[in-house]
Parts: sequence; C-alpha cells; structure tokens
Amino acid sequence: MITLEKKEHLLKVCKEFVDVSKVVEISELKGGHINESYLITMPEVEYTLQKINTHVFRSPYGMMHNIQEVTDFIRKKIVYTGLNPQRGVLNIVLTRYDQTLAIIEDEYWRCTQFINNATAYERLDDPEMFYEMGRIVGDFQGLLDGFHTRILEDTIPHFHDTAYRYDHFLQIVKLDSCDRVKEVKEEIAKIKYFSPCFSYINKLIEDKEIPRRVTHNDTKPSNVLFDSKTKKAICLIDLDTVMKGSILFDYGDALRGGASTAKEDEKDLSKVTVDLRMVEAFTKGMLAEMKGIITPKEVANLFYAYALMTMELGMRFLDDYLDGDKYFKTSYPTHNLDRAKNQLKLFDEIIDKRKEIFDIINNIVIELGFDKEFRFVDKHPSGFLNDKFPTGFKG
Ligand code: GN1
Ligand code: MG
Repeated sequence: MITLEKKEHLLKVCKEFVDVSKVVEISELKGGHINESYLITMPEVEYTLQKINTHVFRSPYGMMHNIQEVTDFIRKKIVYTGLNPQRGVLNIVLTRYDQTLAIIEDEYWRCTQFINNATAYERLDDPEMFYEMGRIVGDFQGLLDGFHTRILEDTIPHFHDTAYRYDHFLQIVKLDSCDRVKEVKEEIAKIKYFSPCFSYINKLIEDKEIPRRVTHNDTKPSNVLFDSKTKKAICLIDLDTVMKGSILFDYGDALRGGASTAKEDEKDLSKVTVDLRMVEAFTKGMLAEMKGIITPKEVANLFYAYALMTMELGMRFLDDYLDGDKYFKTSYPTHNLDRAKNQLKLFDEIIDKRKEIFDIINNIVIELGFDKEFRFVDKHPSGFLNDKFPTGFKG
C-alpha cells in the first residue's frame, strides 16, 4: 500500500516526466532486490518510474549513459530491420528538461515506457519459454554486434570479478561487524576451498582469449519480457548493469536463476537442484542464436561459468549478511543467509551434475552443426572439474 504522503511525493516526481493531471493510478512493482519501482497508469499509456538505489549505483548518470547508448544502438538496428522499436527495446522517457534523471530531494528518479501486452515472470518452468530466454540473450549479442565496448562506463567496477569479490568477502569476514561469522563457518570454508578457481574468466578476458563483449550482467528470468499472447521473448529489461563483460556471465547467471528447481530464497534445501531440461532449453536457444558469433573458447567455458556465477552470488549474499544487510533488500532478518545457503547448495548440485551438463552442451553443439573445434574435453583448467575438486566440497 502506498501512503498518501508517499503518493504525493510520487506525483511530484511524475511531474518531471509526464502530464501529471492524466495520472490515473500509481502502484508499486515488486520483485527487484535493488531499486524501488512503480507503475504509472495514464489513459493510453503506462510508465515505469524507478528510484535508483545510489548505495549500489554510485554513478547514476554513468548508468543512464550506458543504458541510453545501448538502447539507442539497438533501436536503430531494430528500425533498420523493419521491426517494432516500441517493443524490441527499452525506451527511456526524458524529463521536461531532456534529462535522463530527475533529482528530487536528493533522490535520483528515472522513467521508462511500459511495454503493453508483455509479462516478466519471477520464475519460469516451461522449457520452451526458457529456450526463448536463451534466444533473446543470444539476440542481445547479435543486436549489439558493432557496438564499441569502450563507450560504456564501469558503473559497478568488478561486478562479475569473482576474485575481487572474494577479497572483499575476506575483509568482511575479518571485520565480522555483526558477530555473525560464528554461524556460517561451514559456508565460509566452502567458499575458501573453491576460491582458487575464481579468477579464471576475468583472466581469459584480460589475456584476450575470449572477447570482451557488452553484456547485460543480470540475466535472471524476471529481467526478460515475454509477449503475453505468443509467449515469445520480446527483449531484455533492467539494463542497469549493462557493461563490458563476457557472454559467460550472462549464460551462467541465466542458468543460475532459471534452471533451479526452487526459488532463490527457498529454505528447504532438499528442493534445490538443477533442472536439466531447462539447462538444455536455454543452451539451445542461446547457441542457435549465437552461431557464428560465439567462439570455441567461450563454449568450452559455459559449464564453468554456470558454476562460478552461482558460487559468486552465494558469496555476495553471505557477504551482505555478514555486513548487516546493506546491499540487497530483505524481508526478514536471515533472508540473505537463506539466499546464500540456497545458492551454495545449488552450486553443489551443479558440480554433481557436471557430466550430464557437459553432455547436454556437447550434444547441442553437434546438433546445431558447430565445427569440430567447438567440442571439448571434460577436464577443465579452472579446477572445478579437475581431480583436485572431484565432487563439490568435501570439507
Ligand atoms: C540483483 O535488481 P535485481 O533484483 O535485478 C543484483 C544481481 C543479482 C540479483 C539476484 C545490481 O538484481 O546482481 O544477481 O539481484 N543486482 C545488482 O536476484 O547487484
Ligand atoms: Mg537489477
């Protein structure tokens, strides 16, 4: 429920972007872990109004710069191919002074057009829809082909730099500001045990062994819009973390969020495992779309990215729990702890199912007619699959 006082404030913000006399309704949009979001309903159109969490996004203008550059580029491509730019890409609504952000009482607000007859789902369980999501993640790469990564700012530096995040985690553990370390000794030991594998993807990028691409960096199912009727994926939304990165981040993060049998904060860990049908569906959709774009080295690291992105988020949730829940929105005191345990359990399941996942990827590569060099052996230099780390954590 939005209080009267809050509504008044929201209308003041709306005034910066739209004709406020035509606002019919304002309602809260729940779901994201970071920003505050509202749906603004007018007689003919709807808008999404968002308050940027500046604790997380220290450079809101940098963030909007990235979104604007990327969406302008995609829009031109879409128009060029004769498709509908109102549906295929996010459209930013500027303020009455043509700014991307309105600053009201020290708060940073932005507005985007709400795409009609489209739905974002918190969870997907239909492989066909997850195939669609894979296709749209691959399509994002195709649409951004020719876009120069150097145009973009590192709005959250080291976002998917797992080794860097691990260093931060160690500092937080050392500080133990909330006296919570004693509750999570086992989880910390597990993260430490796998930490030698954390720097592998970023090293591949630095060594130019895989391309630096423009990536979404937060490819969870709720960040994809589907046409409400056809159930075809329309576009990626929530472009807040669009930055330089690797397709491996988007692949790993998508499977982490979309191929789990339980929601991200499920407490009953026996329910948390990998849905192999979903792994297959997403991988097929993405690889079919990226044939001719993705490189053999990237394909060889898909499994690894899936495990790493899951471990990374588990570590981030635990980091935030130990730090007093400052980053992610929480609904109850141990919410971040539950999320962390959930992701670390999922990580174990991924490692356990590595043979099946490798086979799935290999078979898709063959089925889609990729060259021989795309097939890979199931020994991995990262260590996740070597004899050193046989089947997950053994304490
Ligand atoms: C956050 O804002 P939201 O809910 O889309 C987070 C992602 C995590 C995700 C986990 C900027 O995304 O990195 O993967 O939660 N975004 C940021 O659900 O940290
Ligand atoms: Mg987000």
